[in-house]
Amino acid sequence: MVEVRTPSAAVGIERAVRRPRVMGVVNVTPDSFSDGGRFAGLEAACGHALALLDAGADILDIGGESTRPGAAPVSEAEELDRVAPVIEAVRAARPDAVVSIDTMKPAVARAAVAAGAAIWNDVNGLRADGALETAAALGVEVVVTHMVGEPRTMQDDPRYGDVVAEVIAFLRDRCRATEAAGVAADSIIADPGVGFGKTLAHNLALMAALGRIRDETGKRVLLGASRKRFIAGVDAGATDPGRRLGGSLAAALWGAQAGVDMVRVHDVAETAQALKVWAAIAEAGDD
Ligand code: HH2
Repeated sequence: MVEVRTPSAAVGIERAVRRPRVMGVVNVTPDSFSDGGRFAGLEAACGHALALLDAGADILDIGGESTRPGAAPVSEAEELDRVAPVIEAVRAARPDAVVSIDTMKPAVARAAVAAGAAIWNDVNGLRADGALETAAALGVEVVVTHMVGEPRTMQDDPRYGDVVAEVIAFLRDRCRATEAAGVAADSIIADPGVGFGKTLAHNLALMAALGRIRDETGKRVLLGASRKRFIAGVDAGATDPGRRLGGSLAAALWGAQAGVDMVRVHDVAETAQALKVWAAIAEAGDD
């Protein structure tokens, strides 16, 4: 969360409101679901990353392997070739930029941190061999996400008895294991994993329970809902991910109201503006 100070016209003083940090997505991939191939080369990816910082991103989430449903895995070498030069170039251009590496592979996380990343975002919840030990050794913030199975199969008929309770139990378990491996408790961020092995009803139930997820895991929460398929489940016209801005903003504002720490988004300028307006309204009503 970031403290926002906006002048309050009503009382002539500044008040502080906490808004989520905006994590801008940089997919250095040919096949990501919403922007696959657009930023695949070094120059395009770096230019996109710098533009996201200028648009108001607090963090850049750089990834070299698509996790869209049905995506094929990428080799470690290929993934490293994609992301490491981008991280180095971004950090050379903007030494203060906060970079997150979006990877399921410990070796990629290690190389990314050596190149300047400060957060390991693992949609696999640090379940790969050596992941917990690597996270502890790196000493960076980690995002632990709930996912059923792996990207290739996760949308094959996902079922839960009580999706919210099961996702919370999974996150608590992974957070405990992460702490037991030596990661500082306050360096762990929990993510319910919207779209990772969930139907429309599961996704909506989890987003409705963000406050409960935060309270029952005892962790800060990341919400990654931007341009995802659930939006087309609610608005049948939004089959093209590029036409899901309204739904993405609604989810980000919902997350802000629920007190999430971070929103992972593609449309950074629009989200940053929406959150500024949200914070200004929240601040005006806060006596
Ligand atoms: N979603 C995606 C990728 N990484 N990380 C976290 N922590 N939470 C998420 O919800 C999340 C994530 C999928 O989005 P995108 O990166 O745009 O697509 P792709 O995986 O196809 O590259």
